[in-house]
Parts: sequence; structure tokens; C-alpha cells
Amino acid sequence: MLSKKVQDSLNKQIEVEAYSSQVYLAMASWAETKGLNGVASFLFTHSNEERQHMLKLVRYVNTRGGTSDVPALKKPPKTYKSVRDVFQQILDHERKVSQDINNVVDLTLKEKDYITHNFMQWYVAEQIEEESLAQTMIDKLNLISEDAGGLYLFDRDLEAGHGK
Ligand code: OFO
Repeated sequence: MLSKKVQDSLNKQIEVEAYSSQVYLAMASWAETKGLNGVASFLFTHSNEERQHMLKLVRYVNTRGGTSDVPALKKPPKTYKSVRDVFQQILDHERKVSQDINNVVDLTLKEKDYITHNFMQWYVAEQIEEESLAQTMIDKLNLISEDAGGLYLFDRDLEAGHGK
């Protein structure tokens, strides 16, 4: 059985993951309208992954005798300055999400809820991957700088699935 505090913090995390899915979706849609099909497809896939992160939490809360809260969806930004701007915003966003997850983990220890603590380890590991992936993309984009040919190849690589 979840304590009220743990349930509330998991419900807050459900909202965070739902918003992440929206953010990636908005970015994917922007990229698609710019002809960046590789970037778009990478981001559409990631948006689906974030939805899975949210669902996993919804199911967990319900399974543990709690009641999950399906949140209203906040509107994400619609336009971005560049592909580099997109990935910088992703990195900033994921760093913030990592902090949110740390807060949930911290609370599970305070509440001596070791089952939820164990469940949350999957999210901890996922955040390491997500931050590092965003950083790798930024590193590649820094190498390319303003080079249009480089951006074309970056996009094509993502389309071929080499970005992961
Ligand atoms: Fe759910 O990992 Fe990103 O936000």
C-alpha cells in the first residue's frame, strides 16, 4: 500500500512524464515541418517512449492500491530556433526530470517504501541514458556548427536509426 505522500509524488511524476511526451511531440512536429525527417522520427519515437514512462507509473500506482491521476496536458512551445536549440532544451528538460526523479526516490527512503524505491531505479537508470543521449547530440551538432551539409548528414543518420 502506498502512503499518501508517495502516491502524491508518483502522481506528480505522471504529470512530468506526460508533459515530456508532449514536449517531444511538439519538437517532432516542428522538425517535420522543417524537412528534418530523421530528427522528427527520432523525436516522435521518443515522445512515445515518454508516454510509456507515464503509463508505467499509472499502472504501478494502481497496482499498489493507490489511485493514479491522469493529468491535464500543458501546451509545449511550438517553435524552436534550430536543431541545436531543440537538443539543448531536451538536455535542460531531462536534467530537470532527473531532479524530479531524485525527489521521488528521496521521499521513498524517508517513507521507508523500499518497494517503490526499487521500482524507481528503472527511472534513475533511464535518466542517465537520456541525459547522455541529449549531450551526445549536442556534441555532434557542435562539430557541425553552421554547416548545412553536416546537418543534412546528421538528419540522415537519425533517419537510419544511428542516433541511438
Ligand atoms: Fe521519462 O525520461 Fe525523459 O523525460
